[in-house]
Amino acid sequence: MGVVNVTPDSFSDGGRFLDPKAAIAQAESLAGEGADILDIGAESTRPYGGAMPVSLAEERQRLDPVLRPVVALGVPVSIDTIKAEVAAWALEAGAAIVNDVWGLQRDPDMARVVAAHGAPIVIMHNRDAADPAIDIIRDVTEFFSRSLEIAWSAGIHRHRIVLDPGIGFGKTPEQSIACIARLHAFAAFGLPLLVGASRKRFINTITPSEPMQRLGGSLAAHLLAVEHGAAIVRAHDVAPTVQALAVAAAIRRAR
Ligand code: HH2
Repeated sequence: MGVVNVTPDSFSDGGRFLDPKAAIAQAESLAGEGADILDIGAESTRPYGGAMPVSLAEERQRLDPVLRPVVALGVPVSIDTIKAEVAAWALEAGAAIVNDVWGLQRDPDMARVVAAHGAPIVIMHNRDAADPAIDIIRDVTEFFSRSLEIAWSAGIHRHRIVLDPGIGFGKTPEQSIACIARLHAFAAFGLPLLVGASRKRFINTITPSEPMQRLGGSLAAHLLAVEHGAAIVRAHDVAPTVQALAVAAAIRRAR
């Protein structure tokens, strides 16, 4: 899954793709590099806090010139939003997947919209604040159970659900690392798992580095995430990720 941020304030590339032409060109590059899904977001989720909340109108306005041209590239598009209205509009404009970083637990209308469109949904774990004292694997598991209740009550089919532990969201760096190390704990749900470790801050705590200097750490995290059962990884740097995953897969096959 390649990341296209149409935002002024994303933590690693804020402002680079706010111009619609730059965003479309970025989506085209990522598709050419082998992204199987393009994830478009117009509101920074700022995993570490400090995001500027975006109004519905502003989010729509940022997406409006970008979404249809990106859909036209022919790669399935996921819409990274926590607003049901944005999700509904994007699905009508051709987006294929909803990526909700609050796992159907923020906007009470999100599950209905997803069910009505028969769309696949990425349910991501989140918390308002990190708490180093909690058992994060248990917290994520309980969150997923609540989200799945909401999904099933709304009539979302289980074949259309992907679970994501939300690396960096309401977690200490150690808890983010634990979520990748113990990813198999979430396999019990029997659903595909997504991991988005790209450029995230836990990498900085291991090897101090600015977001744009975290490619090596992102690749290491994604390779191990796949080794531990991830079906999808969410990456800003698609070409190196595709190469790393292909080499790892070839070595695994030859074992
Ligand atoms: N991470 C970010 C945003 N959306 N969605 C899922 N499912 N999983 C993630 O780990 C995830 C996500 C944060 O990264 P980015 O989009 O680069 O930053 P920002 O939210 O600041 O735009």
